[in-house]
Amino acid sequence: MRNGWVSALVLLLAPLVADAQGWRHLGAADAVQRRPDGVELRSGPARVRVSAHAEGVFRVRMAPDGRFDGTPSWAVIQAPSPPQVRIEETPAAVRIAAGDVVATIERKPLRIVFADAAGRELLAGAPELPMAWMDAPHGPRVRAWMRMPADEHYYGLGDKAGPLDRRGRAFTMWNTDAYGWQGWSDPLYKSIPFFLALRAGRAYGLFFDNAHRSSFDFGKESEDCYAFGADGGELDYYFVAGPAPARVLERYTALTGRAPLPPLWALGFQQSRYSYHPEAKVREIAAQLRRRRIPGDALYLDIDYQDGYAPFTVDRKRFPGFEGLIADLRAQGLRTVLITDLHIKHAPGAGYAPFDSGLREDAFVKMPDGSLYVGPVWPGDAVFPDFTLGRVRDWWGGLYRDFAAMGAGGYWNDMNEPSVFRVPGNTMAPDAVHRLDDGTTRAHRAIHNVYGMLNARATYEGLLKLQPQQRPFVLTRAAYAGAQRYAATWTGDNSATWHHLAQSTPNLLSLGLSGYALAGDDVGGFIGSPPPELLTRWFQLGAFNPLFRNHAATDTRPHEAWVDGAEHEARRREAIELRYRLLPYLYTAMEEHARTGLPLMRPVFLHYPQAEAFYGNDRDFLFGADLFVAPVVDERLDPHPVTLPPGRWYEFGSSRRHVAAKEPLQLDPRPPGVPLYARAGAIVPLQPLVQHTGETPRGPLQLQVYLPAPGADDCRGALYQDDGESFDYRNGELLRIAYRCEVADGGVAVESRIEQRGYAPWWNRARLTLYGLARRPAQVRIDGRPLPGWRYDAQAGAVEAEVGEALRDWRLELSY
Ligand code: NBV
Repeated sequence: MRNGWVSALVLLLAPLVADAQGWRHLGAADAVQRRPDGVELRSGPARVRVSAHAEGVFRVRMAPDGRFDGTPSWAVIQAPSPPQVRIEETPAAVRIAAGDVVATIERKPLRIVFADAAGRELLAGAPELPMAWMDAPHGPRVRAWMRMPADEHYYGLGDKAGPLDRRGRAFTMWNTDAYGWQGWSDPLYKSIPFFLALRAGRAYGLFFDNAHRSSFDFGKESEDCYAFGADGGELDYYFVAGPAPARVLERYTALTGRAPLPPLWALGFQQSRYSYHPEAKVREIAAQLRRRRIPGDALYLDIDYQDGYAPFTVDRKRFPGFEGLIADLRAQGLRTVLITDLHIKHAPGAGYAPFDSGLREDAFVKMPDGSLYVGPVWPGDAVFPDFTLGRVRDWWGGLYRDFAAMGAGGYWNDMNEPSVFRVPGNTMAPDAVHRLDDGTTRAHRAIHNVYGMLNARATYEGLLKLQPQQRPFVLTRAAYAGAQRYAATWTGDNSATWHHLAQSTPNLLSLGLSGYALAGDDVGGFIGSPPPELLTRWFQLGAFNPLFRNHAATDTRPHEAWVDGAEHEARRREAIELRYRLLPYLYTAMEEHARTGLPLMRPVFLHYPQAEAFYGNDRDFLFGADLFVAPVVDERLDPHPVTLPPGRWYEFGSSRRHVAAKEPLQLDPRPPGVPLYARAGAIVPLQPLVQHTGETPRGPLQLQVYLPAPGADDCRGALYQDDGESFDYRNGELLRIAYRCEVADGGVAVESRIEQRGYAPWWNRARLTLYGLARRPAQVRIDGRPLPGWRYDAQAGAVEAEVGEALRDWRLELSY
């Protein structure tokens, strides 16, 4: 417990003291040694290293016994590239300045304070008791305490349950099969020990890189400090400077990697169920989608397609024509995504190839006595690949050979926390032994939280080898920081309740803020049967999630779009259609994500950090930079209040414009669709409707131009396109266009500038709709010449104009 008495004692007895709980607090720094990138300090038996890692990023490590652990990070892929470091020493402190960040290390007690170049304090160790360790049976536990300003807010940690702002709560990181999780459940499936702190518009990030069971406490234990720590390993954290929240994310994703550009089809609508079988049922679902003209790009096969639930087998009674099914679905524009869980059936002498080859390759995790670790899961007794070994990941990747040859579209790695049935803790034995490539071993407890990510990595890298021309699609349930490099993810077994619908957005926003943008939840809720209106609202929200997948558990009523009659079907179809029409915008945003780490779903404060009204808004979000979604996620019949982000916003697809005000807009109760707004100044690219992403859109590219106020300089849009499935974009086979507009009293100009033209898209013409024109323009010109065929719709306050040869630089001018 932190109290004044202990603090006073620490000061008296420094350098080291144990408190009543057994924490041995770091005392004074006894010695300082300079290093090229920072300093190393000794304090009693412990050593602390503070080093500049990259521009705006510092790393702090504390080894209680003075020995820094050699385990390479599973998360960090950025090699140290510090800016120039300046070190100054005074009797009281050591100061390290690197780029825009200054780390001051006070000597007594050893405490680190990060500030910006102007001296503004950002992150400070708690006064007197900033770092400690505690002896424990499996090596020391470590913990750090930081000052917690009363007005600081905390976001991230992956998809934790409850509100987006983590302040006032405590969390555990221990990947857990959390079937039926609720708003108070913790831990969940993933461990992403990164958070973003935001205070009066300024942000920093903190990444605690430790794969043991760890914990974060944002003010449950104390009102003035937050704390984080782990049951083993080093205290090893990164301070990530902003001050813009977007900059923090950019730096954090440079550190732990960004998601590669997904195949375009993965952004389409995906239909799943536990489980569609037999074959005829799968064909029927595909036929329904197409007959009812519900766009869709993927169908999932859950565990029942397998023979006795043994991964990488097919139940030939249920699926006699498995290969033909995959091919037929593909011909209809539907990819088949196959579940491939990591628990390999323990089947000695049964001719089950994954077990036999794994045994031959010595690929499975063992117990300390050298016996195989065996635990029951779906196939009965199962063994588990030792994914910490590169050669085992290679072997695992090779298991996909047959499915890849059959043309399966993607793979689903479920149960990879790992989930084990009927054992204490529902996971692998904590003392099971994992081997590392450097010849050392780790107990399961030390790497538990990275195990699922290494499963996804093995799948992703294996597919890259099998199909080097194809962007892999992998879906993982468990993850650690950095897993975004390998797989998309979802929030696990949610429930068909309004509460879970409302929880979806904070979860996905939080994943995005944790570097994990390609994520979704089970639309409709996995557990239970959603009433029709709930299911419709879920489709409407899911259409704005990066991953849009409808999924349900075995014993629930059907969840497909058509199951509740024509009216609901129409509203659900409309939501899916809007998603497909927005694909050019969506794909452009995904490419931005792959390049900068900015997620697709963004809390408003990511772009408007000063807008404190949004610090606690768990319902609304930005979809890319320019669209604002204010979904209906409750059952109430009251008016639907919408607080707009700063500036002016248009109702999507119209000239009705609102200025953000203190008072929310009160929309009619129960708007039938999703309240959606576009930023004044946005240029949004859309496409004609298709039934799947493989279908070539017929008609021109559409550009919606939401005109800003005269003189505004933030009117812009972008378009990124490529073939949507290969890596040719890495060789420049891509199209990148920047759009701009200017509004002056005498007229309006819209400009297209091709930045890169290495890919020929499906369109040549562009149809523009300019919203927000109160008067009919006198003329419309393209590159100085009169443009034929434009029209002004007085009622809509909009001009429609078509540019015939639009795949080039052009300038359209409206004048009065
Ligand atoms: O493979 C079956 C399910 C799957 O549908 C679900 O999405 C996963 O989260 N899986 C869990 C295993 C068992 C769930 C009861």
